[in-house]
Amino acid sequence: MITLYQFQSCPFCSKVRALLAFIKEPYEIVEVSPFGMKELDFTDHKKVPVLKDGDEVIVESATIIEHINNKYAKFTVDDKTKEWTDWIDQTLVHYLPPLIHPNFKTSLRNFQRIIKPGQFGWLKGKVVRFAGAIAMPKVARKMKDKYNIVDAEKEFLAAIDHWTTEGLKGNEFFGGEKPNYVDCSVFGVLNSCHELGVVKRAMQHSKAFALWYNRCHPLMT
Ligand SMILES: N[C@@H](CCC(=O)N[C@@H](CS)C(=O)NCC(=O)O)C(=O)O
Repeated sequence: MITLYQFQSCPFCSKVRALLAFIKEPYEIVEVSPFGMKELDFTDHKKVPVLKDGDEVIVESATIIEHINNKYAKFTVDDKTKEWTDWIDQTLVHYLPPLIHPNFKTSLRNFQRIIKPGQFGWLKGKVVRFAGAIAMPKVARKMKDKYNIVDAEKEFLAAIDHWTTEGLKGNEFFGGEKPNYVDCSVFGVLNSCHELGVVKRAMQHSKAFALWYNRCHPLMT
């Protein structure tokens, strides 16, 4: 049995969920508490996602995807798929914190949407929201400095164009007529923040992106 230890809103976890949904592999979810992550006491790795597959514990989303692909999905892996999975983890994902948490006010509003009713008690929910809205804009600023992001929205939309022109190249999916795990990973990362206006902005910007995203949605959720 596969168990995914995750945060629902984490793009790296969403990437794994999209692949598992696409290949229709059953799995259980354990939502990890951001307070101490006690659900991960069985491993020293204190980041999500973590996957348990029987007795195996796999950490780091790229390794988890590789494990799922080798054991279950069996998509072809070549230099091109490797190049794009690196682009997802090393470029695309870095635009999300600056877009979602540019300042305290926007971050607070977005945390309201990220935290589901009943996910935490009333007081804990408020603490998570406020603590998150204080911490995440700092993370976003660090990310901008580290990855030389000047205008997050402009550069994100350029990344979306890169995906459609160089990745999809006029095909229905990166994988051609059918999606492969690169489609699942791009979709998963972006679907993690579909409620926060990021996907809507990308869809308004690019018709090719909107068509691809809408094609993926029923297959990967
Ligand atoms: N390189 C890791 C990144 C995972 C990651 O940064 N996860 C975040 C959530 S989006 C996390 O667990 N943060 C908790 C922490 O750093 O304390 C992967 O691909 O799995």
